[in-house]
Amino acid sequence: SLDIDRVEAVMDIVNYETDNPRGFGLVKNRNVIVIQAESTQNFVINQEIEGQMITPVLNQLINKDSIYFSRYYEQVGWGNTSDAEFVSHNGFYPSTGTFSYKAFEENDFINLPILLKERGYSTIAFHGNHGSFWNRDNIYNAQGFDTFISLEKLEEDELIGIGLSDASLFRQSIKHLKNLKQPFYSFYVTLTSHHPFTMEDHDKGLTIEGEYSGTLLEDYLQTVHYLDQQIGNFIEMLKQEGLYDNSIIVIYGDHEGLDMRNEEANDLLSSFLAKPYEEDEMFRVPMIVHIPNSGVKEEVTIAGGQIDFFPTMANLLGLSIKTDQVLGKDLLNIKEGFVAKQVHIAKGSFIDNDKVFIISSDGVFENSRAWNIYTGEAVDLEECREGYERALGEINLSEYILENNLVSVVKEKGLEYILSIIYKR
Ligand code: GP9
Repeated sequence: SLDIDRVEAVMDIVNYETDNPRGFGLVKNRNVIVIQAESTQNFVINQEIEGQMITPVLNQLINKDSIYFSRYYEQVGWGNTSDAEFVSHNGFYPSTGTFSYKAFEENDFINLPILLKERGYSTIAFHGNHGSFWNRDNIYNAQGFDTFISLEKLEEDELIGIGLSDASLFRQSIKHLKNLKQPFYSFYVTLTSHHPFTMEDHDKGLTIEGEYSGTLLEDYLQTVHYLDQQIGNFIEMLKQEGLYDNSIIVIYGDHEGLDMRNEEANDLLSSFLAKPYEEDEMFRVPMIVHIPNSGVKEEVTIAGGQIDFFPTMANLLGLSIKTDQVLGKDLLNIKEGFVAKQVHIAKGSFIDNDKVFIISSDGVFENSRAWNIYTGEAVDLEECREGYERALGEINLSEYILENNLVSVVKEKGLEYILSIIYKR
């Protein structure tokens, strides 16, 4: 069911068109290498444990030739990792019923890889698990991937946790990249930092001997540190193969690794971060666009989420998509950030530039919690009503479009047109 008043409210907000978008075409025609980093949360960035940086490689990337989105949030639904892919590439919310790659298996899409293909890009995806996991092998073609290199097409020379090690995945991918017609869009879904974060001692690069030694937090940080190291090795391989200078490397976390509802994880993180471990930290993931030799160095602190990936990347790649063709927003060209989430949390919850609003599990607005993101102080719930309506409006509109296979109609005629059809019914 679609509440028209709520959806109408959304429309005013999506129309933020500017004549001269900031960053437009900055990376036009470069190869795009996207690494969707399993379970990588933002708190690990520039964070030490016992005097050792957890993510020295990512920290170094952020410091030079990069745009770092530091208030970026995951928006996955039942499809976890696969929903992170779906939301990022398509700019719509995930299904509220089941995992999106199943719910929208028969749909037609116009998304980032597809628009790049129209530009002459070749497209490829790599994942060190079975192709059937999350229905990827059935849907990747419609998601714009010409080629999908899953575990079946790789040497199983090093398995860690639930699949091929990140080291092996990156290493084996190089020969495929070298054979691709350029420019290419290549998408990596990493795996080694997947729960339960188990690794042999020789793969553990951090020395943790204090209070977190042997805990779930240590296990988590060891796998994230491992991934960070493998990204560093991968970048070296790209340099050796002459694939670095003319590419961009985009890295973002898919979803949380440590669930605040798990008592052990919550206690450990609250102690480690010296503050209560709550939704805003749990849902926050890093997003880095590394642009070699660009001289760009920027931290974007506007609140955004995975739904904004497609329009933000499209702008940087010089693809003109109109602001009302997707629900996501170009984070380099908006003033007010807004992130709604509808699964793993009650629908209507949101995070904006300065506050977090979490609707109570009974769905009653008055029982909800809201706090200032910087001070932690309680926020008057009435100040959240507009954002709550907007969150519901966006999610309902997104679901209506996807359930009725209207993405190409939206692309051609815009979101306003969808509303006009709904009115006529
Ligand atoms: C497996 C991997 C699983 O293919 O994507 O990740 P999950 O969704 O369980 O985090």
